[in-house]
Amino acid sequence: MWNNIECAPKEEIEALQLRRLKETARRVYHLVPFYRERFDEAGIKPGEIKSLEDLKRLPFTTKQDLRSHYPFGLFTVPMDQVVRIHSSSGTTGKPTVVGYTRHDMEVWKEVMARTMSMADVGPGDVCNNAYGYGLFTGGLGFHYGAEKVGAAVVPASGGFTKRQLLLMKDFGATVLCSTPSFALHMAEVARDEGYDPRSDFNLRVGFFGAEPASQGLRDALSDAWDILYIEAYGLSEIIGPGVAAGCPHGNLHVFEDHFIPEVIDPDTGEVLPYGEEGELVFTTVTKQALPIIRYRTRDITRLHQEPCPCGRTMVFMDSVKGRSDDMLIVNGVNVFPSQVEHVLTKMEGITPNYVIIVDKKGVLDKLEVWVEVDENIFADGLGALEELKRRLQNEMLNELYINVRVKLVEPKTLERSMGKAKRIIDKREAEGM
Ligand code: DLL
Repeated sequence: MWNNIECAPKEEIEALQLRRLKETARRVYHLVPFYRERFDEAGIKPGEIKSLEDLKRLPFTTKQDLRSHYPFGLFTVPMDQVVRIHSSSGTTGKPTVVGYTRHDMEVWKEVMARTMSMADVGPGDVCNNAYGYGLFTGGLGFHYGAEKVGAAVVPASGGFTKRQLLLMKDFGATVLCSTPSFALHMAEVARDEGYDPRSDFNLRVGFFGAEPASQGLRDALSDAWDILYIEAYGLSEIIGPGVAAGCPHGNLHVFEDHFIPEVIDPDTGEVLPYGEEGELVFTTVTKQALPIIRYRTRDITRLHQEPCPCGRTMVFMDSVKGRSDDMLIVNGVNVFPSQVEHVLTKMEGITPNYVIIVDKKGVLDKLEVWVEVDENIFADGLGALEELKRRLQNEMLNELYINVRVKLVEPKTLERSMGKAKRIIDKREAEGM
């Protein structure tokens, strides 16, 4: 464990959170007109925060609020104290901009060191960092984390897969940091290049995140590389990666001395009890440049506070099921891409490379899943392909309660991602515009 605070008694963590929450509320109220207006509308003054229960009286912040104050309107420090700026491009509108002071960078390194310590990464480890370097927080976040714990970091970034594999092998990399989809692609290319990903590399652990991955995909990845799968979760608006990390028991602990999590009902905004599914909301309590109050992540998950065998007392969350804005509503039924993926990864004869296409046929929505088959299945003839397709369609109906048309496509024909995978093509949106 990197820091003893991770297993501190609940009361100690809560006392720390309350003190820091009060400071953060005061800070944003006095320094940012937007927050002052929102607090006033909600009828609460920072001085009225007496317990953590009062958090729910504070107003929410959304991505739209960040965009409306583009680029630096919600910063609480003058620009001469900002030492780093990152930005994420959304699908629509202006990019989201986030800033860090020197102190914020220290917090980020600290939570990334905790992340790497989930698998005891440290001096002697060689860390192949395949997260994209640049405005995306993945590359630099893991870079600083690996350095902080004393590992040697190889700033490979995304892409250049063959060269990356060569370096990974020759440098004896023990740690891989990557999106799950890119790691899967790397395993595939490794096999094409004549390597056995399970035995020709020195890898022992992978830190995977930045996009949802079903349990099936997680198992497939740890099996493909023969490594321990550690999940990393985070978002740029809060700090980047390092908001939560999976322990060896698979529980995704939130570093709640820095980021207070809540789960709310996305429709009513009401806070839900532990164990109930809803939208994840974070309040940062140590950030200086861009503290953020009750940020609505759009990520759907549940929080848990049961004791964890790893000894950490910090609450943990389920792996994110999907983003509420990724949720497809197909003829009234809610479907997350991760549910489709779950079905696919349970089946023999196919690979987890897929894309979901939603379209309209008359008044009805129609869902199609294109999935790449395994090379070996061709040997079994056409009958085998037909049978596979039928079984897949049945499984989808059983698990998702909707009719899905499955199209089996040849191996390696769907586009590969070097970063976050794009799994959905919604043709209904294009028509509506
Ligand atoms: O993706 C930060 C990150 C980098 C996390 C590397 C982990 C590893 P953004 O680009 O701002 O930041 O995207 C944040 O990605 O709201 C989730 O929807 C999604 N996401 C991040 N981690 C996970 C995860 C980085 N473990 C958005 N599982 C978040 C599912 C994830 N979704």
